[in-house]
Amino acid sequence: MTRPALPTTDELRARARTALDRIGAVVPEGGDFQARTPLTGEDLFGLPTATEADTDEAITASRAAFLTWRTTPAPRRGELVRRLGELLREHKGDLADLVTIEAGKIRSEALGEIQEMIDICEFAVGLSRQLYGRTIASERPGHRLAETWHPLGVVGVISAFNFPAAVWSWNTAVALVCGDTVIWKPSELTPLISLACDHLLARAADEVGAPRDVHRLLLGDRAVGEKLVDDPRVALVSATGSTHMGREVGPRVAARFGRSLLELGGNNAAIVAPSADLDLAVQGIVFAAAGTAGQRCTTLRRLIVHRDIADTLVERLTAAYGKLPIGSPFDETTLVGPLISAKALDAMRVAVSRVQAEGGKVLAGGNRRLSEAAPSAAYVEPVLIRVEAQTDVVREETFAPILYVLTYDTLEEAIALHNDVPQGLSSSIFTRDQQEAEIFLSSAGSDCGIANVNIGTSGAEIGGAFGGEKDTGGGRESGSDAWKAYMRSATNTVNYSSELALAQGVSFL
Ligand code: UN1
Repeated sequence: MTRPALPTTDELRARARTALDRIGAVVPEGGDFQARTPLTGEDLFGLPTATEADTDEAITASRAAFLTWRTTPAPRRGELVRRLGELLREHKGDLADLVTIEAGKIRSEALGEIQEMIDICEFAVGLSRQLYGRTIASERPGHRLAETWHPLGVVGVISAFNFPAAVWSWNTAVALVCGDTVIWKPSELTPLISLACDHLLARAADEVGAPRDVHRLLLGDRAVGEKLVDDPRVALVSATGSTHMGREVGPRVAARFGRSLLELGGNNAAIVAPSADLDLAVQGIVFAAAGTAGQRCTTLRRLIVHRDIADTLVERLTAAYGKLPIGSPFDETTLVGPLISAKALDAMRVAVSRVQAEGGKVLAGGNRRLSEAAPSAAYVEPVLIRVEAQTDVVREETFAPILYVLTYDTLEEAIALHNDVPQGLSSSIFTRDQQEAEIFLSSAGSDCGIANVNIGTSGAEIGGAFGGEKDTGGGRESGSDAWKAYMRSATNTVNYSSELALAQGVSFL
């Protein structure tokens, strides 16, 4: 089937300009930092970057704003986030355009990313009236024992290209209602959507009368991130990206007794049991493995299939992979857009060759597409590979659409294989056997932060906490009580009697 042509870089530049203009964001042009698009792999605009002095000034301003913001009542702080949510709704289409242009997401997923931002704003507004502390029964007469939650300080947000706006909003919406101020260092690959988000938040701040410096954006490279990591005025560093990055950030922040919240790599698996509804499983697997061109931290990377159904399932997946429409993410029929860069394609090829050298069999996909139309872009068919064992390469996260298929005989063996990777983000089981599902969700089952039944590993909704264990970094963001990471608690003992009673029965004087 012939697919519609890719847009040209000029067309994409114009479309990005229109979106930014409608949003009202001013793009400070003329630096040597290039905004680029993976749709053609070419540059869009040059932008200036933050210097060390800019970063220092941003931290000073953010700290000053914090001193006001922390005493603003939380429900009033919620008004800022409510307004941000309204502006995101109003500009949803243009924001999604920027996500597509810079991150290569298909329209439906780009719109989904903006929806996820609106959802977290609504969640955070509700939270602004629910920052609950507990009252604890005191052992002493005439005493009240309570826990209170206070704003923490300046939060440094370091985000990745693949959710260039939603992950920022998870952190920012929650941090703001918690009374913190935010400095954002986005991925170097997605500066335009960051400028748009920063502009909308600044506008919301003006409209509700919040200090402008509750949020600062710093476009720049590693040096900006390093300053946020090392500066003791930054109370919390929330970093999303590779495990490699987290291994540097975590210890450096800890060395100054700062807090970090890490959301790192995943190597997510699904177990497909003999009783699984295969129609449902095929749909769930293909979205989780090939959606977002395999570039979600929750992407399905390993399939652990019961031997009795492996051939049938593999046949159905091979057929589905063969039909995946790959091309311009602006084309409504496309399901797989480009990889973020040629480097990502190289990493994918290296992983596939390593697995093949170990005896892995490619069942579908793996060919580069559109290399003539867009030589600098990286369009590729998602690849399905049958492997005999979980070797080192299978245990690594390759940020590309590769799905390794393994087989199992007993559930115990499947769970052991499932957990035998360094990462622990997301997981799922497809089964109609309730006992199997419950075992998978139990303490002896999946060791991940997210464990699902009859749904793939990706596409978590706002409300639940998001994050994972082991090399994934241990952080929890967005939903549930993840807000506590953005606040500090204080335990208060109040004596309203006239006696000085000491705890543990101690007597003195
Ligand atoms: C990420 O890939 O960094 O659960 C976040 C999901 C999305 C978020 C992914 N809601 O796939």
